[in-house]
Amino acid sequence: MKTIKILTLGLLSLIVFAACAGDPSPSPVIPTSEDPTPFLLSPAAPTQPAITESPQIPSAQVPTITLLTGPLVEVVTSGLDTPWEIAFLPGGELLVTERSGNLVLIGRTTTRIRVPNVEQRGEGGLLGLALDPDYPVNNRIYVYLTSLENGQLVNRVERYVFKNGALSDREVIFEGILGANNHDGGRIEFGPDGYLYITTGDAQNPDIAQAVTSLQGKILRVSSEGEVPEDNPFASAVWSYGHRNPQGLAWDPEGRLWSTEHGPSGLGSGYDELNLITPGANYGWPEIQGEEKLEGMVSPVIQSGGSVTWAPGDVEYLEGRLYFTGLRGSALYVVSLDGERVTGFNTFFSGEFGRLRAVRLGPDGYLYVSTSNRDGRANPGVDDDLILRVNPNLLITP
Ligand SMILES: [Ca+2]
Repeated sequence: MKTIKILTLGLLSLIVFAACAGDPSPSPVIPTSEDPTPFLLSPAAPTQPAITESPQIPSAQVPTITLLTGPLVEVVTSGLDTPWEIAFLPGGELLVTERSGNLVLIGRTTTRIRVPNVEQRGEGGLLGLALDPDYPVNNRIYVYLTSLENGQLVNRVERYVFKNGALSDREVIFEGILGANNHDGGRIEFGPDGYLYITTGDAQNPDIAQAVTSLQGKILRVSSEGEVPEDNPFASAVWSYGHRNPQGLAWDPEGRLWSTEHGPSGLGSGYDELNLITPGANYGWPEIQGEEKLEGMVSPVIQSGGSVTWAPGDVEYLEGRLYFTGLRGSALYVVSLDGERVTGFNTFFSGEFGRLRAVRLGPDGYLYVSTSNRDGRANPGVDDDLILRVNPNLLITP
């Protein structure tokens, strides 16, 4: 039941779909209050990131409109090719990465800008995108991309000035991350401390995730120049380790960092994870999975269990809830929080739009979600891929 109607909302032309929400799919494994909670901050743990200079909080985390009158879901744009990340420019336009190597500027018109030296292969390509906290002043953007160096797949973070619809002033900010057909990480996000956080995959070499000297299977934290902050736990860019392929980053108002991560779904089991990230902690891959516990390792806050696959994309925080996407899960998952305790879990849009990857809170208070049906793992529809605008107030959770 699709009603198609064209309307104009600000700069965006929107096609409206009527959609149904809610799905009684299996619940994740949520630890009970009796369980040990190794993710709790312990006094012996390394200290929280210091706030240096004036903290920059991305404006997208501070919605100015809380009364949202729009429908549950609208199509903002269609015809994209594997959109991986969404950012909002100060004027309200969307800037989107397509994995094949395009930046797409979506406003009154849609413009594609080629990012050079991108190698799209397997899960790699043009992946993460972040605006500098001072973007309105310096017009700097950061991208995480897969490339070829001497015939080898590598991943790196580059910075450009993005002005008048064009890229200039290319700088490599951070390099030396191994690439692979799968498990390329790729999310980049500025934290409330002003540092850039980078997720990296194990590049299909599971044991490397346990080596703190390696950049693989990690969440990294660097300055906007790519330098290592003094309070990082290992005197390197490594912030946390023992990750398989973390795909999402989000901070709550208390500064806690949440991250979604792919479990070994290729083995016919899910064990996808939502983790609460503390500096220096070991998240267990490949030693433990699911709800397994081991001394010195941190188990997920919630995980999908062995028979369900979320294959999560990005995660976003809004008003006491985490919203994360599912690729193979083809859904939007909503986690209700009480502090760092999970109090609820709900599944929306199950199978309705196919694979979902990016989720970003817009300056208008709506969630913007991308489909990923042209990534080689689905049968795309003629309109794919889409960016959807979701009204979080209409995602009714019990
Ligand atoms: Ca883990």
